[in-house]
Amino acid sequence: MTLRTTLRFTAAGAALAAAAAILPLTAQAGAPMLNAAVGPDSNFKMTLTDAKGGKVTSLRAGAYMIMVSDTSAIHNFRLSGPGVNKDSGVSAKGKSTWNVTLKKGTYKFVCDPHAAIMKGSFTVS
Ligand SMILES: [Cu+2]
Repeated sequence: MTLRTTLRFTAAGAALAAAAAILPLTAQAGAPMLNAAVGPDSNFKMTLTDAKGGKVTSLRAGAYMIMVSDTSAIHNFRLSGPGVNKDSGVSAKGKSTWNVTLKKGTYKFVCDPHAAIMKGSFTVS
């Protein structure tokens, strides 16, 4: 490989790397936002709502940005389904953002210690 082809190859690689770094950000910017909440404190409440505040029951497959608000040290918010298994942590409290790609199927959310009563699900088509 000559110096010229090496440089060209490196430049192409750098361009690809730059594109790869930018693409996920672009995808996230257009991703619909959802709100996941659990708590507060000993309140046995768990919700997953869309940007308008409506309960999530069905979604289109694709990328979503989930704003998670865990305001309890005895509950967690776990979302699981095809390709996704996210957990806010039982003892942990705080806000986090999950960038997820939802695929066709059924997703469930649950508070692990109280799975019998704190749960929900939605379908993705
Ligand atoms: Cu709980």
